[in-house]
Amino acid sequence: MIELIKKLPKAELHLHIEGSLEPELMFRLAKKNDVKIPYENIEDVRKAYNFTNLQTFLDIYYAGANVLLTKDDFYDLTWEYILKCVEDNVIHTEIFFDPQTHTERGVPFEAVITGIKEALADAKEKYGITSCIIMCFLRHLSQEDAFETLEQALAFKDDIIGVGLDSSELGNPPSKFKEVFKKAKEEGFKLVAHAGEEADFSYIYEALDLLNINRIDHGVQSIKSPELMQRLKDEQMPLTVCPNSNIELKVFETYKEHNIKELLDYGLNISVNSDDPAYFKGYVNQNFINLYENLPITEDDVITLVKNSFRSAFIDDELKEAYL
Ligand code: ES4
Ligand code: ZN
Repeated sequence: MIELIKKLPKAELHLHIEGSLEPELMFRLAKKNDVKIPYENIEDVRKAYNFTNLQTFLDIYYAGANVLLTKDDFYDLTWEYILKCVEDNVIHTEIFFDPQTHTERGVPFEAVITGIKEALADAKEKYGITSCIIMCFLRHLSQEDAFETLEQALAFKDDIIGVGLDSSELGNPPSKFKEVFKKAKEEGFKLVAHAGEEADFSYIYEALDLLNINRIDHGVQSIKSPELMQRLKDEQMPLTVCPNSNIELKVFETYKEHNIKELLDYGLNISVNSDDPAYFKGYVNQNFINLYENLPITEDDVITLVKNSFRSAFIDDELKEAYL
């Protein structure tokens, strides 16, 4: 099984590039840019990565992102992730970035997107890895802030395939961003949103009915509503599930309690993704291996999960055919 997991060509649809910042690069950039980080050494960092919920993670994740200042920093960050893709045989990846985390600190939008984009162009050239970029709005900030970010993104429209919604879910429902998602759709962006990660399934209904999203990020709380499960199945709405993340953030107490097998067996369009792999103990292959070691996941399940990720990717039909 582990051989199969490693050798299958995979796609990743839910990866925050800031969440792929490994402690080693964090230290190197902190030193180079003269940015203070609250750790003495790598061991200190690993100790701090002990989360009790989404917010305790986000506080540490945003502090880590402070070391990213220049276009080259974003290039290096993205390139290191690409090397992990090579290792894990990820041949297509759709990368989230959080522009507001950086523009708030005075880093130009252009430096962020250009650094990411140039690394992805080199990934295509050197390894044949295809990719797209999805810009996420931080939901703890206002819709007005999101509108400003969308405005800035329009200059880079050709480089950004879609918009998403991430950060602190509880108390920041999709309805808060109804108008900005409408505008993004009119501008031709694909739409995704984190929904039903920590918050209940009503957030998934809102994301579907008010934001008109094309994919749900996480969505594991849908299991609490039989009616929603039926709808997600009928529509074959993609759910980008991130098992390690859910365990590290205590959405499920233990791996054995994760519901991915139930969601898959019900017939939902589920894929496996790494979310913030530098913080959640592993990249895509490690997520699959953990599933296999803790749940009754079969080889056919692994193949279905991998096929679902290509099926749900924002790529044209020709490339999709080639990958499937
Ligand atoms: C995130 Cl796991 C998760 N949930 C919501 N927002 C995020 N941003 C980065 N990782
Ligand atoms: Zn996420």
